[in-house]
Amino acid sequence: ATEAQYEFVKVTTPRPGVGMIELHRPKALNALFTPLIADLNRALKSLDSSPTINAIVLTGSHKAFAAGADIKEMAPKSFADAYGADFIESWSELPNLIKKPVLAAVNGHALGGGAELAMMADVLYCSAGANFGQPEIKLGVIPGAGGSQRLTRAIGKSRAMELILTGRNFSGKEAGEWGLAARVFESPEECVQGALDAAETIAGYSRIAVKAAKEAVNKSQDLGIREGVEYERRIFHGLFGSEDQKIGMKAFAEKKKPEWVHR
Ligand code: CO8
Repeated sequence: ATEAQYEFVKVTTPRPGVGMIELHRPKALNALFTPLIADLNRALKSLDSSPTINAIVLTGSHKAFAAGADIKEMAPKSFADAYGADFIESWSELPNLIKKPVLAAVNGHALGGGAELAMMADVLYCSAGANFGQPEIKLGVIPGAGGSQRLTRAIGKSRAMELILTGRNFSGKEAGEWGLAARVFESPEECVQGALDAAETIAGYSRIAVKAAKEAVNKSQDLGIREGVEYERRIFHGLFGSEDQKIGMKAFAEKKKPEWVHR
């Protein structure tokens, strides 16, 4: 898909093997409304199925990753509207549908659904000044796209409970200290470059090994330790059937750079 096909996201290929999606609804601080989510899902699926892309960076502007679900769009909904149409279900496709690694580079506001979208990514990077929060309680609701579950797993119950009950925001610096962010950068520019660097590194590995690694780590979120370790071992065993296992290990022995078959 080319950029011209999207209205609310920009899709580029800034590095070899790396696709970047920038949320682009500047007038509303990238508030997540239905047409933006439709563009985002379409862009993600298109990059996920592209034979030349191996890793995806998801970012917003320096001012806002996303300031939440669109409050004006949500306000008039009834229970029947929300429940009947499975409101948000289609907005949460990222972790289940996308098999390639997604790295979020979070700058500016990441509030409500914006924070939840960032937490759906496989790796979360942010700048120290990023502004995270789950302010839904102030609107008379609660997080609806995984915030109560993913934030709690990432930073622990007491902290997540405090943040979700008070609606207070927290900084990118805090996100790093608590382990919600894998890395924290001084500036938005460095954050995006850092995410692109990591994505380019990942894109240089065997596509099969990268897919297996993501799948195995994600299983840790659903399975107990014993089933999780067994699951990992089965996938590990399976990789001995891939050409890239032979190529990678032979290249090490010969002190050469591996030339992967699956790239
Ligand atoms: N929805 C709709 N419009 C928004 C939103 C939003 N979430 N956030 C900002 N905007 C709009 C503003 O209305 C304003 O538009 P206009 O110029 O037409 O008045 C424009 O963006 C610029 O915003 P501000 O003038 O308010 O900019 P400030 O720099 O003064 O303030 C803030 C920035 C602090 C981010 C402020 O805009 C704000 O508090 N926004 C709302 C944040 C919020 O409460 N977010 C949570 C929403 S609830 C939610 O996300 C539920 C999750 C459900 C699941 C979602 C799945 C993906």
